[in-house]
Amino acid sequence: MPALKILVINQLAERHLTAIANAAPGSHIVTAELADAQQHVGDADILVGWGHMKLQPLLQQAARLRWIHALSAGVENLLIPEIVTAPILLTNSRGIHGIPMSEHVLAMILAFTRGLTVFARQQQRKEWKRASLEEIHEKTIGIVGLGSIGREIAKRAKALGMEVIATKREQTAELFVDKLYAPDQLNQLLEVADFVVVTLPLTQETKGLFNLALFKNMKPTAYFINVARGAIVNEADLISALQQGLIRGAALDVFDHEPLPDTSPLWEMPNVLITPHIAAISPHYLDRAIKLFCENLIRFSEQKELLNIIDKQKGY
Ligand code: OXD
Repeated sequence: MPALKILVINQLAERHLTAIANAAPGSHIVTAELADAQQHVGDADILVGWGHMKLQPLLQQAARLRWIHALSAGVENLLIPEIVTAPILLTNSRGIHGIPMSEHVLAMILAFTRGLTVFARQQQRKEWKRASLEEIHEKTIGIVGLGSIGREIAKRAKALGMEVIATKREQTAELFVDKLYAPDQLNQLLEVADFVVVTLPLTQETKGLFNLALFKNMKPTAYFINVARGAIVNEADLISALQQGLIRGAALDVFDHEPLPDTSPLWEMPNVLITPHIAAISPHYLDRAIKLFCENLIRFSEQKELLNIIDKQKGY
């Protein structure tokens, strides 16, 4: 195979460049910012970027491009006609998010049950005031869309004595899940879960899935946690559910519009915990992402089937 040109739209450390060079000896690796990528894309065989990037302007000139790899799990902005209809392989980095994201979800749950959301605000006022607190032991966590992230959440939740239930398309044998529901049984999960955690991909099917009708099916004492994509939730309905007391609180890492506009009522709600789309952040993120890319690069060079191929019709 002739030498490959790999354009990476991200800065990489020396160890990452070395790993890529070892995986595809003789390849020409270029790193660039999105704004400067145009000048390098013309003869690139492989493009490595992020699922939120708007690559459309680059693609007109990318005559040789055969493969786009997303360093993220989400590929929502890459499912554009120029990619969907072209014979370009699209892969993502699913499988590397489980550790940081499950730790983040647990932090969110414990922040509510151990009153950290309340005490952090009191600390700013130097206020010494006790509050009634809860345990998560024997509480039910409902994971909506069990995949590799959900599985890590399930494992940790089980270790803390929780009852774990989940929805999943295929009914697989799961080590840490007590009960698995089909996607069309979501309401059964919502009726019993004390914590509803969304880990679904954003697709045409999941867009706006969580609406007022679903929030009405949750327990009024339950917390809603979204670490997937903001557009899976009808944000106005979530706000209304919180205002009406249909649910007890929400921990949100993702939003319909990011950054969350400062006019959003979510900012002011005492029972809402907001993090700025960072659930997957970890000092090990890029090491894991590049390791996965390198595995795929070897497969690509050997003309083997790639890992994590996105079904462009399904969107994940
Ligand atoms: C991702 C994310 O898609 O962290 O990888 O949101």
